[in-house]
Amino acid sequence: MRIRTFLSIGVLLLTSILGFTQKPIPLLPVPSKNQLVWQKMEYYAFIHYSVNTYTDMAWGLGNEDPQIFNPDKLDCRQWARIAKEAGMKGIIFTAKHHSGFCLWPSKYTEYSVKNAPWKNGKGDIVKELSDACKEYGLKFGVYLSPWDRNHADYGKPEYITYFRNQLTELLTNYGDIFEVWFDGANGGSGYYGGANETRKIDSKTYYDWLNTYKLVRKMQPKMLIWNDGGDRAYLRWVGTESGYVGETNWSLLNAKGDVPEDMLRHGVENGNAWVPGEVNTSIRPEWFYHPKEDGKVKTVPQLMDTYYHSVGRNGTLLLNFPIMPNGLIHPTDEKNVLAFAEARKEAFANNLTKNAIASASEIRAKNPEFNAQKAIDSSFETYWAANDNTNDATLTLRFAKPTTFNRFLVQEPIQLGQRVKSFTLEAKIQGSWKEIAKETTIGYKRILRFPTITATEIRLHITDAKACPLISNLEVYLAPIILSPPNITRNQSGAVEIKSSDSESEVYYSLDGSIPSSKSNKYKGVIPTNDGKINVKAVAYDPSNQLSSEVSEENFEISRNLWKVLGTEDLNANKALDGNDYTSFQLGKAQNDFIIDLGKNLIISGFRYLSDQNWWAEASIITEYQFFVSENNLDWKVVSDGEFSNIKNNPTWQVKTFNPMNVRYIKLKATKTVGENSNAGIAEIEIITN
Ligand code: FUL
Repeated sequence: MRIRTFLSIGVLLLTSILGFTQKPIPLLPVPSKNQLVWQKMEYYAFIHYSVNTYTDMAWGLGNEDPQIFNPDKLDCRQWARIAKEAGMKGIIFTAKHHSGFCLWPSKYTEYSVKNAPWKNGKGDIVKELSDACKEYGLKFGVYLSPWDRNHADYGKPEYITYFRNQLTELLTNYGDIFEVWFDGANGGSGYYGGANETRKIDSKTYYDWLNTYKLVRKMQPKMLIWNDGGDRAYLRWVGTESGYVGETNWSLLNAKGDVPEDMLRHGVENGNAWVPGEVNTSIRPEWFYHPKEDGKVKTVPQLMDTYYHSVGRNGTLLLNFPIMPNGLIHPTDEKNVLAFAEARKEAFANNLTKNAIASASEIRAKNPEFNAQKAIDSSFETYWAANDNTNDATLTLRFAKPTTFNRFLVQEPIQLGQRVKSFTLEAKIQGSWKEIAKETTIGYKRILRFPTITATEIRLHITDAKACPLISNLEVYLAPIILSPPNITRNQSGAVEIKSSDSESEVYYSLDGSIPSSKSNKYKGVIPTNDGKINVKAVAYDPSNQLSSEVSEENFEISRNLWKVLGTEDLNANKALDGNDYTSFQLGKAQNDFIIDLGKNLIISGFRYLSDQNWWAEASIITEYQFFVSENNLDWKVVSDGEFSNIKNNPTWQVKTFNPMNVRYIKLKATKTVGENSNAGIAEIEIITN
């Protein structure tokens, strides 16, 4: 016994002399202290507000009159309170968007709140918001658009001085700033002090970013710079505004060279600079407030997906709130973001690894400082480490009793670099090991979702790594099923598809008008129906607690399975019949009508039109139309014409009725669209039968 003890002490001494017990050597590049602090924020708010809030536009033109800026309820404390209650750690504010209008009284321009009626020109929103952030314990960041559609000098060297002066105001007068956003957009045209012309710049050279960076580093040494337009900054765009980063997500890029979209999405495995991804997305389709999007605020399941696809994939989440013309965040946005916070809290309430016993295929020099238990000691700073030269290792957790779960959270101590290239997760279910997931990178945080399992052990198998694997944290959770009303669609062949937002929920439906419950038909896949009209109702159901969602309901007209689009060879034409609101057929410029052979004679008394539901497709919305019918595809008769009133602001189903007619062919002609020179778009078209 004694000899063995001496021997082990000897081995320990020897290994420590040889350097084995030392901490793993950082794998370069590693994050800076500021980047590490930022990464741990995980989730923070974006706020979009400017003069174009009052013109219902995505981008201001730069000629908007400051007189339109007159909110009657503006309250930055409301914004900060919501962000805080939503679990966010900071707010980044559009101090100046592309319109050039400054929401603080900059002394370098007249185009600011100082010439607005709001507070008689004495207001300063940057100040009010930075104060509110301090009050609520939030960090504060600013968005200063490099593109300025108002400034006369935009495009000339003088503008760079103006830009830096404004930056200096923002970075010196409002306390600590954690992040600055330099958006790369430049659509060209603008007011530019009255010139009303197009000015494009060379984004690689015009802004002279490196000197701007030097300047800001002096003013705000802890601040991080986000820049998608110029020289490599400290944070990267992930190449999309839809709210996700790649499943493989390296926090690395190359310090020089182009960054194609694929690199933005996934980072670069052997990149030589630490440039982590920030997922920026809006709680509504667009960044600024548009009343027509009041019904399109992201729901809890959508926000949960966004969370798993950002924070759960080694990114941070920057979630935007558009401010309404009255100066407040809309109640639906508040309701949904707080429900999202609640859902996250519920999902991650009880870490089931707490009483587990951890073991590993190897522990760095058998040193307890790096033992397997460090991965579940609830500290991010301590970690399990394998020996140098290892790139394949396992970490096993044995639960005190069979444990039921559906989420797995894993973290690398990224202060020592991002290492893991690939891993699997296995679970011991009823005595045998089963692979649950096969994944690539981990990074600061990776969260996996999978169908609920009950296991006695789990094994994280790191199958490849750039240097010896290190794991700082492992957590396991049983997230409750999210019950929201399922989505019901009917495709062209007449089949009905029902989708619930949580794949683990059960779905029950009815076709006879009754309220569905767990005693109704269980949805097992697409439901073929006859061609007639149908009413479908559905609920999502959680068998573990017998709770149901609210009922969703759709009334479908007769199926479109015999329909043929005439007069075009373009296969996309069928998108107007596919039951998907987000795909559309764009009529060509020359051909502004859409002809359908109904396949047989029918008595019809109206039609329904749905425009493309994607916000960017607004120009293609048909505002004025003529609707024709024919028995022979030769002689056409107009049975309805006029406008789709308010369709731009509220692009929902448009219903038009007329006296019943027995017809075989129908034709929708677009006589006017939202965009003057745009193609007309049809997401869906249906007829109404008696
Ligand atoms: C984009 C801008 O053009 C949008 O208006 C918005 O500010 C978004 C965050 O970045 O590129």
